[in-house]
Amino acid sequence: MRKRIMGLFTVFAVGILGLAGIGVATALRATTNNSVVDPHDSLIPETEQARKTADATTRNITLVAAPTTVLIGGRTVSTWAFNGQVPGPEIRAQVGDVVRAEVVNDLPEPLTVHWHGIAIRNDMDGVPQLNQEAIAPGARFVYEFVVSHEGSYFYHSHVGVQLDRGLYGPLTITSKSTTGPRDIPILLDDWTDGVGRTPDQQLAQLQSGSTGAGSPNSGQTGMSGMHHGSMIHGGMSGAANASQPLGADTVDIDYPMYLINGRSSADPAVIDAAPGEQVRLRLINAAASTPFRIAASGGAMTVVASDGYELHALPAKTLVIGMGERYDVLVRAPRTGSMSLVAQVEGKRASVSAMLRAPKVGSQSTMEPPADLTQDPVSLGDLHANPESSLPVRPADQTFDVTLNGAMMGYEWGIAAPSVGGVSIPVREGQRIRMKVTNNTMMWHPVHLHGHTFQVVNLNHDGPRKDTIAIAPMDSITIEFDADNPGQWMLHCHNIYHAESGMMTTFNYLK
Ligand SMILES: [Cu+2]
Repeated sequence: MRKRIMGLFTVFAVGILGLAGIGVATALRATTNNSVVDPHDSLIPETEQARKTADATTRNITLVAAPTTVLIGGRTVSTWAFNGQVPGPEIRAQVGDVVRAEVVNDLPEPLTVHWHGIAIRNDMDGVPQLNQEAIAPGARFVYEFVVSHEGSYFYHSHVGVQLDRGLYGPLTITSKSTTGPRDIPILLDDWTDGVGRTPDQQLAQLQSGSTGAGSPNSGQTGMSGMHHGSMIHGGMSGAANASQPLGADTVDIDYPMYLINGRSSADPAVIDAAPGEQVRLRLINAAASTPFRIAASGGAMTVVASDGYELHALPAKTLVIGMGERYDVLVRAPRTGSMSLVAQVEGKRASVSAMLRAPKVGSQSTMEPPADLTQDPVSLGDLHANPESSLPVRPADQTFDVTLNGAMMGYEWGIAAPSVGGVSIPVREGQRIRMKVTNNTMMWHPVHLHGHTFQVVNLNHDGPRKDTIAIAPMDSITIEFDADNPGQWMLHCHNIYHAESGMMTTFNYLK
């Protein structure tokens, strides 16, 4: 009872600040305020027309979402996936191309597909109720949009906790003049569906506040949803530092399995490479709830891009990647033998590996020394956008303060965002927007902005361009972006269980 009262109080308190803290439907209902640019506004196709080039090629793909079975580590696992595979098929296109994806929904639930990180036309962004009606079971929908920036992206379901099934896949946009090394998408995932609880059971378990009895497949699987309170009882012991950039409280859920490209360490993903070949790994964290620390055996990675935008090349021993984030890294395959790419659950022991393997030369087969995950990871302040990736310097036209909140008890999360005349974070086309996002909780959150790529500006004038940013407990980040893509857009935590428990809001273009 006490918990219930506390929960209601929290919802009420953050509600005053402009947050629909409970009920995802409330948070996502498209604004009917007629001063807002809705997905049917003529500005949407006009903006899209300006992205089109005369020689655009259309890339056609059909994605059939359906219940299926996949083989993971020798086990047959029931799940939902696109085209019967996990990850779904890679979509590859060049800058300026039109992607035309026909999505067939053979699931027992409604579905939408979100094209994560793409500056997409608003009516194709795939957020149910906000951008489109969800695709009903048995129905189909054609997503068609221009891709105007190269980089590493992915697509995934944006309904409920469906992302935590197999409903995701890589989306790679290359420049027409690409001459760099071969590139390989590396999708990281946390896995429970068909092995432990379903994602819906997991959400219910977290929201019930129970610590859970654990998965039949993992002695340590349990939930820790009770202790993510506000600062009131927090203390600073869980604070972030150089060796634990996300703080001490990194995950809500210990999963029975972790995957790279749909494979567990028991039967790892293998990437064949020529001896000594340099490859570009497109690291994509498609997990619902798990950050990973990445290391490669036998040498440094070179980080060259964040969320699709080029960086000053930076050698790195380890790198932490939150849910929804992407980093491109260069690694060199060994002359003989193999090297391992290890993704360890940040702050935990569990990990998953993939193998980069050169064909054997003669009878020699050397194994690189194991990857060292104890080194401090690259910090946000180490990353600098290339000049051509940076936003031009100009003063902000509007500044917004956004706060991430958690209830003291129970599993309730929220975003408090300024609202003017009933419109959450109102912006106008052409404006430079500055946003300070403060994390008022004792857990880190990966915050994702739809339809735009911001620049992190509070550490360096040339911080990385990103669309998803990890914000440590009790920390704040300042970002800037240009309002150049009219519509109604989401701003939310990419921990899908936090989002579904209220940590989502919208920002909206005024006419
Ligand atoms: Cu979160």
